[in-house]
Amino acid sequence: MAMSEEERFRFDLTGFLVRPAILTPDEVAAIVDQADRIRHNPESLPPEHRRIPGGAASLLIDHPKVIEVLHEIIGPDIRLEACGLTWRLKGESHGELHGGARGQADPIFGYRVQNGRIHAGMVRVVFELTDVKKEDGATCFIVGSHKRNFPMHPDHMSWEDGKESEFLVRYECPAGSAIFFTENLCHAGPIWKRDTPRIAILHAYAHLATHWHRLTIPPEVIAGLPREKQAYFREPWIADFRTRPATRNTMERFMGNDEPVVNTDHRS
Ligand SMILES: O=C(O)CCC(=O)C(=O)O
Ligand SMILES: [Fe+2]
Repeated sequence: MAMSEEERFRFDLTGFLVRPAILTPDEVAAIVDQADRIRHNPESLPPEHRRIPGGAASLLIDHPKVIEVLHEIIGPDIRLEACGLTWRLKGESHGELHGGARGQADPIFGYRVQNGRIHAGMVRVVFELTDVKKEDGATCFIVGSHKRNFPMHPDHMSWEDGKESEFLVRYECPAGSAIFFTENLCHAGPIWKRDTPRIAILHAYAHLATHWHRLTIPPEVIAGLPREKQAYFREPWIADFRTRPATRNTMERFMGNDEPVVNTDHRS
C-alpha cells in the first residue's frame, strides 16, 4: 500500500492529509511562473498554457505521490473533474465553511470505509506553491465532519478568530506540498492574511463512474496535453456492452485510441 499506516489513520480520522514538499523547487518555480503569467500577462504564454492544467501545471495531473493516494482512497479508476488556479491577495477569501452536509451515503461525496478499505467520493487536492503558515489563512477543516451523523451545528460554522470551532484545524507546509481532503469534510477558504499572495492549484478527483463538475477547461488546453494526461479527463463510464466481452474504459484503452475527450465545448 502506498500510504503509510499513519497517513491512512490520519486521513480517516480527520478527513484531510498533507504530503509535504512532493514537488521540487524547480517544479514549483515553473508553475509559479506560469501562474504569474496567467494572472498578469497571459499573452506571454501559448494559448494551451493559459489555463490550468496546461503547461508546467500539467505535471500535477498525474503526479505519482498524488495518484497513489487517490487510488487507495477512491479506487483504481479515477477522473480529474476540475482544476483551477487560486491567486489570493491579502483580505480575500473563498468564503464560509461548507461541505459535509450530504452524509456518508451520498454517491458523489460520501465517505465510507469497509473491509479495511477507504471509499471516498470526490477528493480535492490543493497544491500549495508557497510556504504556508497556520496563521496565513489557507484552507481549514472541521476535522471529523466527513463522518458526522448529525447536521453541522451553527456553533461550529465560523472561522473567525475567537469564534472558531475547537475542531477547526489549519495546516502549515512548505511550498510544493499536496493537501488531500474529502469533499465530505466541512471546509473553508478563509481570509488570506499574508502580504504576499496565496498561490495554489486545486484539483477535484472522483471515481471514474461519477461526474459532478461539467468540464470547463478550454478544448485547446486539453488538446495540448499528452495523451496519458488527457486520459484523466476521459468520459465517465465503466463498461460498454455493445462489444463482447464488454469494453472497459481503462487508461490503456484510452491511450490506444484517438477519440477526443468529450464535453470540451463548454467554457466557463
Ligand atoms: O480556497 C480554499 O482554500 C478552499 C477552496 C474551496 O473550498 C473549494 O474550492 O471548494
Ligand atoms: Fe469547497
